[in-house]
Amino acid sequence: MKLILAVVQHQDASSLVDALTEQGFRVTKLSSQGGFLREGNVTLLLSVEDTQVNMVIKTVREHCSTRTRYVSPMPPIAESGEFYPPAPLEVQVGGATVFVLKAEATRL
Ligand code: 2BA
Repeated sequence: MKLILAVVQHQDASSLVDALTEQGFRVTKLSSQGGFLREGNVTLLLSVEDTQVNMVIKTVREHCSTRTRYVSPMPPIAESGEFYPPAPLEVQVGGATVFVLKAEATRL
C-alpha cells in the first residue's frame, strides 16, 4: 500500500476530487497553507494499492494547472524619504506537489 499526499491549488481541488472519487478512490481533503506564499491550498490524502499509484498521478496531472503568481517583496527601509518600489517576484505554482509513502492501512 502507498499513502499519497498531493498538495494542490484550491481552483483544481474540486474537479480532482470528483475525478478520483468517480474512479473509486477514497480521498480525504485537508485545508492547508503554503509556507512561502502563506496562501490556502488543499492537501489530498489517499491510501491506494501500489499498482494504482500511476493512475492517481495521471489524474492529478490532468486536473492541476501551473499558475503564475506575483509576490511583492518587503520594501527596503526608506532613507531620507526616498521610495524605491521593489519589483514583484514571479512565482510558478503547481500543477501539484505529490509525495508517495509506504503505508499500512488499519481500519478500527
Ligand atoms: P508555497 O510554500 O506557498 O509555495 C508556493 C510556490 O512558491 C511554490 O510552488 C514555488 O514555486 C515557490 N516557492 C516556494 N518556496 C520557495 C522558496 N524558498 N524560494 C523561491 N520560491 C519558492 P510549488 O512548488 O508548486 O508548491 C506549491 C505548494 O506545495 C507550496 O506552497 C507548499 O504548500 C507545497 N510544497 C511544495 N514543495 C513542498 C515540499 N518540498 N514539502 C512540503 N510542501 C511542499
